[in-house]
Amino acid sequence: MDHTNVIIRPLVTEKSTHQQATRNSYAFEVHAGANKQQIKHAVEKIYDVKVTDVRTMTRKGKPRRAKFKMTNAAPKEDHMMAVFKVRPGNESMDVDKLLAMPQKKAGKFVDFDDATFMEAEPGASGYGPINLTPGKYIYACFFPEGGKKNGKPHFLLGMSGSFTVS
Ligand SMILES: [Cu+2]
Repeated sequence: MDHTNVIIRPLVTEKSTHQQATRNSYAFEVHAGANKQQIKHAVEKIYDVKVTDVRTMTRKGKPRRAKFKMTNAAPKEDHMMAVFKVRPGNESMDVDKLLAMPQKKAGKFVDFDDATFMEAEPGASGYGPINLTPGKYIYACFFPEGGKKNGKPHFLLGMSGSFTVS
């Protein structure tokens, strides 16, 4: 690994600024594959300093905030789409089977608490913000066919699917 690829950028946080002032310690975001020797070498080369100690830690990535847009292109039917995450370990479960379960049971396998819902009348768009962390997500329309109370939810008519965030 070339030393110019090891260091990604200096990290400026309240903690790193404090440590810089009090302990002569500097923080950098580094390439995930770099070892301490490479980091030491790279910092010495780039900043022309002598490095006495390297400590590394893995920072957990912030969830990415995303916004879904659902456009209803149907001539007359409303849609209500939900997007929710599959709980880790249940990724191989069949989406149709999960959707057919009573909500309480399905809640063991998917996370409804963090779900987002989008509603749109024909020709309109609905928006749903969601925190995306790596994993599998299911989307499904819960609107009943014909808008009738006892109408089949659209997901039973094929309005569902899944995607994976990596
Ligand atoms: Cu629908």
